[in-house]
Amino acid sequence: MPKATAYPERNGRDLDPAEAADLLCDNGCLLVRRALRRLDVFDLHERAEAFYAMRDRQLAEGTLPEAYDRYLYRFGHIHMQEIDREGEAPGVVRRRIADSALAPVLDAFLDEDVRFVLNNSLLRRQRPGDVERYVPFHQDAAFMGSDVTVVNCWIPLVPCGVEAPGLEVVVAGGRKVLATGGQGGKGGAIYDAIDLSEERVVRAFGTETLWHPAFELGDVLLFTNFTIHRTYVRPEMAGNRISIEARAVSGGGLPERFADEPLMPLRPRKRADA
Ligand SMILES: O=C(O)CCC(=O)C(=O)O
Ligand SMILES: [Fe+2]
Repeated sequence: MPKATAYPERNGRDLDPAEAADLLCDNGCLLVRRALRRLDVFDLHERAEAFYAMRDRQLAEGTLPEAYDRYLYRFGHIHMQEIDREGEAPGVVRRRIADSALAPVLDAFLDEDVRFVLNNSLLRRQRPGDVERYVPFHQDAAFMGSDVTVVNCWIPLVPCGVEAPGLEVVVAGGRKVLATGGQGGKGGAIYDAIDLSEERVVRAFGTETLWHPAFELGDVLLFTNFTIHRTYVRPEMAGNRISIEARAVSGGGLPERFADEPLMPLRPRKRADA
């Protein structure tokens, strides 16, 4: 068993972007402690709770807009930009990331021109008991593709991994995509087509590569579309978790299928004539 210190983890306050990008590359993940200010995460959480409460009311009353993707809501998702407030600069999550130590790491890892894929930048709510929403082992490459590098900025809005469901990752680099589908992972039906069985993951990588950190407010886990991960949930957990999965790519050399994807630059571009 590697010691806890062997896991790829750094503090946001003394982060070397190039070293952090290397760690992310070599391990498929990097936990940045105190990457965001606690007050800012607290604010994101308040916004999220208010928005979920509004959608829950609509769901109960049967007025959840059809266009608004009941499908997404079934997974516990809302879109990242839905917690923006009128009159403020667009993309509150984007702004918090842009102002943090994460931004230079994303620049270094993705080679500049970092953009969020809006249709895949979501909030997710996990509540113990919502068993069908627990996500089994999978790689995001199964739906994001493997012809592109995607960084998931996974931001829990409450402490999690101990009393509320957290996230478990396989600490391993590389760009290998495992064949998927109906392998009987312990998750619910929603990921059935892309799940990887626990037995297969353990056989291939060993239990010592499995990591489910305890997340504090402000901690952010970066991982790629090749990283194997799942919801970490234990029977004794009683708390809810809302988290953000903000997926970033490099705008340079994107495959053709991204032509119509709404992308939000990490930093607004300065107009040449401004
Ligand atoms: O939050 C979870 O439980 C699963 C998250 C996940 O699969 C992702 O962010 O890609
Ligand atoms: Fe995922």
